[in-house]
Amino acid sequence: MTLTLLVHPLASFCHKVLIALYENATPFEAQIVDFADPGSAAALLDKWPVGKIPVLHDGAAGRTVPETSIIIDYLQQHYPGPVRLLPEDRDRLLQVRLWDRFYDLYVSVPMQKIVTDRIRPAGAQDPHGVAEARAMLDVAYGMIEAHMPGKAWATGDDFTLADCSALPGLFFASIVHPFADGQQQLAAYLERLMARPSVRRVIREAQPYFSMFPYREAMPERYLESR
Ligand SMILES: N[C@@H](CCC(=O)N[C@@H](CS)C(=O)NCC(=O)O)C(=O)O
Repeated sequence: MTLTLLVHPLASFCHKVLIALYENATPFEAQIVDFADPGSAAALLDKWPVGKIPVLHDGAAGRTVPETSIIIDYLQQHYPGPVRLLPEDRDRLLQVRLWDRFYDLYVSVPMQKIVTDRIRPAGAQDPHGVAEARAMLDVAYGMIEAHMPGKAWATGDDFTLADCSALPGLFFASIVHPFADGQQQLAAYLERLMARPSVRRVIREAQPYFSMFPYREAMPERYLESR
């Protein structure tokens, strides 16, 4: 197998790249990273010293590709499939890149802050940082609600990189910081994402690990149903 993805089935940024791979039925081998296993963690650090997953290794090209947006761009350049996740048109591409950054930085990152604060050692919690993260999610939710009318996907009619980014952030954020009742565009967009076959597969593969999620008790029952 040419492509190997260092990955964990519960990790939200891994979901972003898995969705892209499943959208195009790109063959790859998943190598699960276990941060609790020093050997597994060392193998990741050897490839990408910042220690973040996912990381793609292309055996045929002898290249290691980190960072989710770069990985998806690399896949499109070197292993294209029927679903074009980065549009050719430069202006449309700018919109896709903008909303990719938006979902990573202003939805996924604050969501991660709320989640990881819960598993910090006793006395090391950061309530101020968590309050800032919740305030950022409120801003981001409001922006998505205003942006989505008339759009099926993050930037229009086509499913793109920006949707790959949106799903994991919104999925976990909706658990740790629920949408407001009136945010129907936002809720409907998450439902459309959840119905996508690539996303159903990612969630199905994550389900055996949901017991490890620090906010497991807040997870809606329907997220636990077979998909
Ligand atoms: N900017 C990175 C973020 C990746 C990231 O935060 N990955 C998380 C998993 S969802 C991780 O590796 N966390 C492990 C850690 O921080 O120790 C990307 O887009 O690839």
